[in-house]
Amino acid sequence: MGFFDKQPAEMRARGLDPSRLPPGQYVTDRFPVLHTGSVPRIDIDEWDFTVDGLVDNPLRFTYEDVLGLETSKLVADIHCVTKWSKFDTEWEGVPVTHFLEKAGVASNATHVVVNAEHGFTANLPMADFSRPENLFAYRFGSEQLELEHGWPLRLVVPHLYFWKSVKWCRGFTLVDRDQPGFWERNGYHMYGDPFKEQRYWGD
Ligand SMILES: Nc1nc2c(c(=O)[nH]1)N[C@H]1C(S)=C(S)[C@@H](COP(=O)(O)O)O[C@H]1N2
Ligand SMILES: [Mo]
Repeated sequence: MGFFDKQPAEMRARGLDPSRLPPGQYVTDRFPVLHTGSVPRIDIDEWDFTVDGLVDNPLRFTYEDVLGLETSKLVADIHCVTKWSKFDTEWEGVPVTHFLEKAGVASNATHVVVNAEHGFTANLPMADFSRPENLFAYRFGSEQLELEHGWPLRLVVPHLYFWKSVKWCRGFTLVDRDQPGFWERNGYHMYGDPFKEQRYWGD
């Protein structure tokens, strides 16, 4: 029996429901750090977060503004395309829907491009981006989110592979067609459902 075949038995032994683990994944208690390029330097006084594209009201927030917005919490399993899954991660931040309500979504907006430091981007359909549980998070567990995990603001969209959960976000742009982001141009799937194992182009 191979490593991945043993995962359900190990989960049952730990009292975890094996159906929570997508195919080809294993459970880790660690929190690996993964990204392209270097961890950005953040000057929080210069930092801003902008909402634009197909919205009624383009918006700009400072970090202080963000801390004053509505918050919510999310407990979720996360699944990285490199095959680790981590269960019951705890996030706190601003619901994606809160930004969308403030900005007003134009009727022709079908997708979003999430924008981050160093020009990193990721694409998502609006239906996935606007799910009520999704957050732009700035806290993890009971602590401020660590810089290497995406502080000041990190998207958390737990039902898709974790590369869609963009670290070091600087805003998002609503658009009327799907256009690949950074990893999607480099071989990753346009959608990325872990339970369908949509890891790479053609999956
Ligand atoms: N800005 C940015 N966000 C990113 C990435 C990146 O390269 N740059 N990589 C993604 C990938 S591939 C993964 S698996 C997760 C890893 O998040 P973690 O380092 O907090 O575990 O971040 C995602 N968000
Ligand atoms: Mo990843």
